[in-house]
Amino acid sequence: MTYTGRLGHLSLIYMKHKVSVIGGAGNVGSSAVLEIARRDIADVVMLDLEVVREKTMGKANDTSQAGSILGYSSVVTGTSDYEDVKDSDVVIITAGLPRKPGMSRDDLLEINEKIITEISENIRKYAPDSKIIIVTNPIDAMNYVVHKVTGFPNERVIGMAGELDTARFRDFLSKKINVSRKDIDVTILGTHGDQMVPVLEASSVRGIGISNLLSDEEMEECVQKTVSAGGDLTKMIGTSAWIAPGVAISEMVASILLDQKRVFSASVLMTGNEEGYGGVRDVCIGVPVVLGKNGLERVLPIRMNPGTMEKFKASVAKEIEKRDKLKVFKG
Ligand code: TXD
Repeated sequence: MTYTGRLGHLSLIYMKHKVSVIGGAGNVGSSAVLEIARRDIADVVMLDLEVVREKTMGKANDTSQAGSILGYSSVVTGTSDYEDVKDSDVVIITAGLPRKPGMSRDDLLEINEKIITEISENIRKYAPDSKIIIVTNPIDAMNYVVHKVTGFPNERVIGMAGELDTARFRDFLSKKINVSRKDIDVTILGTHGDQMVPVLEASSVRGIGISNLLSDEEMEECVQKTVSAGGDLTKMIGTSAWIAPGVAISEMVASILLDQKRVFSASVLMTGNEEGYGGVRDVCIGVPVVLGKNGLERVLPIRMNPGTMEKFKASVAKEIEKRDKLKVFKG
């Protein structure tokens, strides 16, 4: 959408961005919508199933009304009609089943593949130029489905999970080291799940490697807490988390829409040409990426210790097993 305005004798022309969230009435979707709206960087469409249209519209109105208090002007609408997704710059997919206590992310593979296939077809039809952020679990496998069904170039389909995992790791490290989580930098590789790979040699407090500050046992304790954090929260809440996931999504959207070129751990379709990842190809996996106006701008190389490389390879092998079970892969 183009808007023209006048400021004194200066003519202003700016583009108003549009973001759509599929599964918008759900927990993660509506949390992401609020976080995007309050940044005032885009109008937001919340799309969900026809059977929950009223609920979706109600949640959109609730988010609009919060704007009167927080002072944002993003227009937030609720719908079940894909026509309303047209011209979106970014489409976020949070639709699908979440985990219940005792379930693994992989238990959702078959049912969510069906849902994500149908949604990807609609995005291809109604928003063919959009960038997609896929959030639905099992995230790396669902990312693969979106890639294959839409046929969008690699730059335009990115999975959110690593940003959440890094947030959790930073939180545990900050409590252990007793410094602000703002000053902790980490990278997590691999698949979102038990085989995620927090990279200790790339974790620091303002550039001071964490091995200067914690013993091996303490670092390992933080790693284990990070790996089980999602499952632990699911047990405590009764369904999967949504506050930190919504915030993580909004940071990625901002980096794309504002061309911030910020670095995230995110799931991307590997081509085999990325430097430092041992030629991994045709599988979606978490790696450090730069996000900007083109979506995925670059995968950053990382020099892993031999032990980390081994864990990364095991994580990729696990993800390949999952990919091989997908209908979209088997054909
Ligand atoms: O880091 C990450 N990637 C994750 C992912 C962090 C947290 C949650 N993660 C996964 O996101 C979770 O395992 C689920 O697969 C998704 C969504 O979790 P959420 O907690 O938001 O689930 P809800 O509250 O059940 O919301 C799902 C919504 C709900 O409103 C459904 O009506 C809708 O999805 N839905 C659909 N919308 C549109 N079209 C279709 N086909 C559809 N099917 C369900």
